[in-house]
Amino acid sequence: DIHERTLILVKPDGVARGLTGEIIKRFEHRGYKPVAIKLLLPTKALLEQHYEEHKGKKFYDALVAFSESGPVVAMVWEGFGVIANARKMLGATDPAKAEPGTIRGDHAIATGRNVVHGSDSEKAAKREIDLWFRPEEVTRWTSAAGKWIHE
Ligand code: DAT
Ligand code: MG
Repeated sequence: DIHERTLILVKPDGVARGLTGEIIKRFEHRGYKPVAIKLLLPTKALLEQHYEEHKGKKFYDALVAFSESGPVVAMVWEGFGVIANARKMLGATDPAKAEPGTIRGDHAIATGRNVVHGSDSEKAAKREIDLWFRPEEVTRWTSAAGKWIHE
C-alpha cells in the first residue's frame, strides 16, 4: 500500500538538540512523503493517551514528564512499508543497542532520551495519527517524484 502512514515524533530532546531537520531529511531521502507536520507543546492528557500501553510500568511517570518538558514535532509520513521501515530507521529503543546508521544509533545514548517515536503497528499508527492530528491537518497530495520512488 503506497498510502500506508505512520506517526513520527521528534521528542523534546530531539527538538532541543536541533535534530528535527536531520530526522525529516532521512525520511525525505528514503522516499517517504510528509502529509502532516507541526510543532506543539503536548498536554499531559495527550501524552497519557499516547503512552497508555506503558501505564503502570516503572518508567511511565518519567516518560510522561520528559515528553511534556518541551515542544515536540509531530509528523505523519506516507509510503510503501513506512510503518516497519520507520521503526528500522529509528533503531532499537535503547540507543546503546541501536545500530550505527539508525537515528538513535547515530544521535542518542540513553533510553529516556532516545530522540524519536515511531508507531509500531498498523493499528497503533492509525490510533496515534488520530490522536495527534485532526483529519483536516493531514493533507492528501501527489508528489511529482512519486513515479521515481514507487514502481
Ligand atoms: P519505542 O519508543 O521504541 O516504541 P516503547 O514503546 O517500548 O519503545 O517505550 C516507549 C518509550 O518509553 C521509549 O521510547 C523510551 C521509554 N522506555 C521504554 N522502556 C524503558 C525502560 N526500560 N526504561 C526507561 N525508559 C523506557
Ligand atoms: Mg512504542
